Amino acid sequence: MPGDLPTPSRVLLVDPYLARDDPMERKFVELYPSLGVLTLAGYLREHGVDVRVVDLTFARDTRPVSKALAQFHPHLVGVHTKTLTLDRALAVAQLARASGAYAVAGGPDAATRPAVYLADAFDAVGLGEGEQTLVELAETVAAGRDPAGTAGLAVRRGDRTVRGPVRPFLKSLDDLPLPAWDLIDLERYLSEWERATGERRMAVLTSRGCPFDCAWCSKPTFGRSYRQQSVERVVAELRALQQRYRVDYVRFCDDVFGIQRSWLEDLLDRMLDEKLNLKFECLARVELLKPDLLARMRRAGLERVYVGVESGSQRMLDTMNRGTKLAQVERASTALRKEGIRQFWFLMLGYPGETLEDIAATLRLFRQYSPEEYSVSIAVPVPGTRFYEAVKDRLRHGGRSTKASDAGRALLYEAVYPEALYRWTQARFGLEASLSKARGKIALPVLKGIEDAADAIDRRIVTPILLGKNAEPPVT
Ligand code: B12
Ligand code: SF4
Repeated sequence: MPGDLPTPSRVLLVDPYLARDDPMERKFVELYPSLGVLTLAGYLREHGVDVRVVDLTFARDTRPVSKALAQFHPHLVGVHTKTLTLDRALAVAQLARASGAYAVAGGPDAATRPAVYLADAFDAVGLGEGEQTLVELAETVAAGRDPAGTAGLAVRRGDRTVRGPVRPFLKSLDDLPLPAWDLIDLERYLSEWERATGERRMAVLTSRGCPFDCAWCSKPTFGRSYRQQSVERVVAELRALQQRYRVDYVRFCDDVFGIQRSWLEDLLDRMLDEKLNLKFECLARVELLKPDLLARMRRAGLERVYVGVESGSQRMLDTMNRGTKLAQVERASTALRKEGIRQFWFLMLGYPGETLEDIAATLRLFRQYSPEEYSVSIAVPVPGTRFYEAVKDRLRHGGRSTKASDAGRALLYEAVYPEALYRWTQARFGLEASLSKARGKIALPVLKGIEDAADAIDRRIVTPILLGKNAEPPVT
């Protein structure tokens, strides 16, 4: 366990995400600061490190990084990484090293493919939970020692990646300080939200990790581990957000919120007892969304739930190792509607083994339950997942979207059907969503007529054209 630092160390943390470069973000208006970066900053500060944060979310380019490097002269620059921000992360590392700082990457993408980050930009990559590793690295770098061999860190030696021992997870998440909200322009996020929705929204995390094992899910940082903060600690964070920043809407960002029912019930009771009056949303698995629980969650302020429905075919759910049943989807969706809680469905097309009949089943499910919001993406094989391993010999575009705007819209491996078929199907979901919104405004027989016509055009004309000579596709 790292102790207080003998040498005053200056660390600059950078989130290279730039919202204006991400059309997905503009579409869904979901801007939250990285909780990873804010928690790392809080932890470093608590351990005596002089820490600053550059959050590029609202910036035009990387100039704020250059400015901070010139003014703050950090020993160490730590860059948070996601796949979409690879190029900018590398550019930030080059700026850092040119200023004489040691550059370390961490976060989901760098942890998945450290060699890419170490190739010519970064000095090191943090491989898992970053708090203790960064404190130790800050101390080592400021003292001018060689960080090779630090637990949880990979460095490059010649053309080899040398990994230190595995860093054990923090024993208790309650030991983490509150995120260092004061080190970024949090008011900018809150006022953007206020303008868009009338609510001052902020993200909160109550757990780390997920014990489930969906075959396409990338969990480079926490794997299948799972730790939950105490209700007490969560309430303290909610109260601080409310009192310091007038936050009135919280997005719980846990991979799966409220896995332990007794914990969740305690939290709901405390939120009501303390009269927090917060509205909230969360991401959950369908089997956890039991009708009686949803009624309690609604009373405590639940407004919207993100549900990973993924497919309307039980065979596909099993192939994805999703661990859910269609009957659970149906029960959860009905209960959410009854309670007046908005549902946002995540759906996926193009997972290996999916047939036209499976796609049709997904569309039927969508039509039947008409979620208020949805996202239907073409399956992305993320390195490090079983899905990726299964298709890595038939990747297209190197397995990466060529443009940020293609994320979830490009077919990144040679699937059974052509990309155009999946894109056409995405458009069909768009039509379904519009028809569903028109319910109540247009007579039902007219709506039914449009649905039938769309089905017929799809089956008789568009799909055969898109499939070309594979008009009778193999059932895999
Ligand atoms: C909440 C969340 C969001 C929120 C908030 C995003 C944000 N600003 O961070 C919203 C909904 C806005 C969002 C959007 C997106 N997200 Co998101 N999101 C998550 C989620 C569920 C939790 C993130 C989180 O808070 N984790 C908890 C913190 C504590 O963990 P952490 O960030 O990994 O940080 C720890 C370590 O990684 C490490 N670490 C992190 N940074 C650094 C830096 C250094 C130097 C070191 C040493 C260590 C280190 O230490 C930290 C503390 O231990 C994750 C899944 C997950 N479980 O992580 C996906 C996830 C991060 N998101 C993902 C993606 C793809 C996106 C989008 C690109 C989606 C899109 N638009 O298409 C956008 C990007 C937006 C953005 N601002 O970056 C992917 C990233 C995959 C990848 N390899 O890039 C993930 C992993 C989900 C997945 N499995 O696919 N997301
Ligand atoms: S998709 Fe969700 S439930 Fe499945 S393993 Fe990933 S985080 Fe867990």
